[in-house]
Amino acid sequence: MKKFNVLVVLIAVMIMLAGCASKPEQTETAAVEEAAPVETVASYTELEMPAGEAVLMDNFEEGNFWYAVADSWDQWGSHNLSLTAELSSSWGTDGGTSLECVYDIAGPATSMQASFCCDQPLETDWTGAKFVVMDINNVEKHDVQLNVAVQATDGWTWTQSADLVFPPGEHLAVFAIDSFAGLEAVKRMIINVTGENPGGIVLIDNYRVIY
Ligand SMILES: [Ca+2]
Repeated sequence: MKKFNVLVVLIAVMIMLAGCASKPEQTETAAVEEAAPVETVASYTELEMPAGEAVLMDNFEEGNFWYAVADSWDQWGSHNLSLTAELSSSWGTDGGTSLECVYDIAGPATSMQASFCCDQPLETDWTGAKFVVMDINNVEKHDVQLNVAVQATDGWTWTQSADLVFPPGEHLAVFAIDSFAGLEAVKRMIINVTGENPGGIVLIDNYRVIY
């Protein structure tokens, strides 16, 4: 009987050890699956800098004049998905600092809009402006969809550009704004992350208006 008991205990210990040993293997398998690369745009043609006079509006080297809407517009409509707008020294194209825009996950039932605003544009008379251009760094593994908007005149009239989609990496963003209303009295500059996405970060630098 004693030998039998020892055998039972030995078998029980072996089963426990086998159970313990198998767990890390499962974890490793899961980690590999999660790390699988996200598919991105197969080919992307970089946008060209438009001709015209460029006026620098912000290179994010002289302080932060931007903010994330977050929940501050909830009383007027669906929840905005911007989280924070802070200066970052991790990347820059005009000086070493850029604007780090952090946006929340955007599912199909959300506003699918994360807005980052500046209420103190360096120039407020944009009469004749044709484009907003900026350098962007999409640090995520997924595409980011952006547009720009301005609110103008005492009526705070909102006009926004077409959406552009950028794959991961550094790009020149060029938004046509020649049909915008009230460019003689710009009150607020806005960068919007739009469409469904899993949330993330996009860095912005060298925000210019082209006339
Ligand atoms: Ca900069």
